[in-house]
Amino acid sequence: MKVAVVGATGLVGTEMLKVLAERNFPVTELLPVASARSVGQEIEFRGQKYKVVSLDDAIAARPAVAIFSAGGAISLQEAPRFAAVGTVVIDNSSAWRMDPTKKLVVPEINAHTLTADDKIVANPNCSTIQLVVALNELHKKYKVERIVVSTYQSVTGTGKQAVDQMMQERAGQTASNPAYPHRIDLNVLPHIDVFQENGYTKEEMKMVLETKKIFGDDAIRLTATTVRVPVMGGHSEAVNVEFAQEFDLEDVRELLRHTEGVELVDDVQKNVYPMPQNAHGRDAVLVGRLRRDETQPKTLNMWVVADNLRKGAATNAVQIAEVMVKMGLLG
Ligand code: 2RA
Repeated sequence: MKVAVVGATGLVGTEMLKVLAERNFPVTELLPVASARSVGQEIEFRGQKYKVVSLDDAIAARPAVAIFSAGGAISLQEAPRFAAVGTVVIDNSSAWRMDPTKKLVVPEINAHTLTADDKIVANPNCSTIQLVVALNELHKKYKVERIVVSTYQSVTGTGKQAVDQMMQERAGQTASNPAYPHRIDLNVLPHIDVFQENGYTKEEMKMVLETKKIFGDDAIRLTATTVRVPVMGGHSEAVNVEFAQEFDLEDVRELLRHTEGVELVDDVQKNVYPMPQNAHGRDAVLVGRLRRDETQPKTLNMWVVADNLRKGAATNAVQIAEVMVKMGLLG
């Protein structure tokens, strides 16, 4: 199958290539796409060298699927051009997520909604994916009513420039090309993406809106504080979730042990709990620190950690492509 990866030289694009190779996706020809200045640059995929091509050349090649991680503006402009030649686009930007005509897919939750009409499929935001994967079976059994979530998001979520800034600061240097006006290292920044009129950031509103859409439940109330932390390896989230039904904590543990994509990591007597260093390079959503919220009934506290570049972006996108192949919608 001819596969284009748009944004192939970025942090997420590079991870997409890694995941495609690791999961042995049926790539017969790879079309790595990046900005004009990268055209001709060589990248390696499954031991073979490929030259980066332009968007126009990739569209002309009519790939079966194009997996995008190139920012919203490029997705808005270029995804329809790929779709027009019959390519299925799986887009990691926020461009199409809230479009009512586009599906927002986490395969473990709503892959069954995909049809042959879906030519542009949206990959949710990383901080949303790990949250809904962790809550999926609990929502089915106890019905989520309200979520209060604080995130501790890896600097890799911003991109290479921010990682470089953090490492330069850590080396005692002044960042040569800072991604943030404030120091990243030895600091936390309650500011991810741009501030909206209501005082929340776009990142926080993504969690609110995307969670409702993925669960198909507009009644879910969510409030978020998303924070950038000088950490590699993954995003962490402190989740307080109120259900419609009362629950038994042991039943919750059992449900999580049987939730697709989740790994229960919870034995505080042995200092066992999810941490980014244990999520890094893996696709599991790690869940721990389970405890009842003792201030009100039907409410659970949990700690959720996942590699934001993998299940939070690249792996989820490749899993969408895999499920579309299985459903006969791709290939
Ligand atoms: C972030 N979730 O972490 C956003 C986009 N990757 O910055």
